[in-house]
Amino acid sequence: MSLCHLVAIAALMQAPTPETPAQRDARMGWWRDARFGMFIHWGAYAVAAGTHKGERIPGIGEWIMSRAHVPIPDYEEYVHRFNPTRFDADEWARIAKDAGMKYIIITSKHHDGFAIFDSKVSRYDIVDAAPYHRDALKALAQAAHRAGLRFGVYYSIMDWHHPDAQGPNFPDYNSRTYTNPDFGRYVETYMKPQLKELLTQYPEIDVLWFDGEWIADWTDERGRDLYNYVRAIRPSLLVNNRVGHSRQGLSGLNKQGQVDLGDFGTPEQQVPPEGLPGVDWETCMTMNDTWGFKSYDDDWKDTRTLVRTLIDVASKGGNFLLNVGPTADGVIPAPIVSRLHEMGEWLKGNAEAIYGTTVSPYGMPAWGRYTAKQGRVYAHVFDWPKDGRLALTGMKEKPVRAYLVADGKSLTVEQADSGLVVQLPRVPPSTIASVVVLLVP
Ligand code: FHN
Repeated sequence: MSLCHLVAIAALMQAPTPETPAQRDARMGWWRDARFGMFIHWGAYAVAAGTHKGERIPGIGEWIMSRAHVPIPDYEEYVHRFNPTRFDADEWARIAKDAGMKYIIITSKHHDGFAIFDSKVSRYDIVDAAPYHRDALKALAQAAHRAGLRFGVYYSIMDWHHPDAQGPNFPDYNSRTYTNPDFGRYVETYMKPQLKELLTQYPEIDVLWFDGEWIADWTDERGRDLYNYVRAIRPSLLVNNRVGHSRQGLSGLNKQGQVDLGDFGTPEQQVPPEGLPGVDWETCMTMNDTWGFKSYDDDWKDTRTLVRTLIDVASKGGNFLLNVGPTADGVIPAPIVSRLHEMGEWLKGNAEAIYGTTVSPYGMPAWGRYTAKQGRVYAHVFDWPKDGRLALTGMKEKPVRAYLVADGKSLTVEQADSGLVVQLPRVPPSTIASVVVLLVP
């Protein structure tokens, strides 16, 4: 029997038990209800904070090793200086919770190869290679659970530090054509064992969020094997589609607009133009122009834009994974904290119109967005009509009752020639988005 046959049989033996649609729905349930999560990009690149050897390096901060062509020994100096003495896991969980986020996904290992958990597979981690000597990932996993949040980890398949992966390709770590004849050894003796550590020693992990899968050495076969491997260890796990090789760039889906391998698609820095029926997906997005901390990136999106993006995502049936890039000493920057707090304020008043909702039944009205759940449609009004008459675009049957979430007072709905119209008060309750509840038969 050939080696290929043996690998195929081993993969089949590891495959998780096939699921019925109902079992899959049950596994995806908490995630579909959650709608809003925190993404955290945090590692040694935060020490550089966008500047290498006195020069500001353009582009996203966590890519500084590649963008500035930093040799491995020089980059290790950043690791040796990564000492987040102000890191307070409970405070980070509190900030996420206060924002109305339901889960946290943090980079366990980004493309630079440095792990922020205590790995026995490698000494290139926060406990052995950095002066901090403590397992930050474990602290955050436990704090997230104390706060009632779900928890997951990002893991980069690409590794610029490992000799069997992209390490030897310095200075062009991110070449799409480079292959390493020993890549299989990296997968079997490094990546899989690290993932096994994560899945066996961190019981809080519910999501594995892969990335860096575009390298020439990664294939769908390897992806299928890896998907089966991690789900065999933890059957309840959710895995993003970057475990496979078919993502079409930042659209986060394959050529057919589907997830393919994995459990959900991953549009990046963009929201799909319309709802994607039957597809689970999650838009990840930065609040400024970088994922990892850059000391001089102040290009912050405002709170209104962020809340409206969350609504847009929910109205199209997706989740919103909003990124924060903490500093090297362990602090989430103030402009992030204030925006997240304001998002949380809006969400406190309008929770029912976001959590547990599904895709809009009536597409996208010109004045805002719809979300829906059993017996209810929520009209999120961005542009409050000057004459107070809101056209319920797309709605055919008169709602049993209409009222603003803000005060619960009934509103009049009439059948005009142009369609159903709800009469609103003169002043909108929110300048971000005011929500009208429509009870439907
Ligand atoms: O290269 C990464 C990038 O640094 C960041 O982690 C984002 C988040 O989705 N993903 C990659 C590019 O697709």
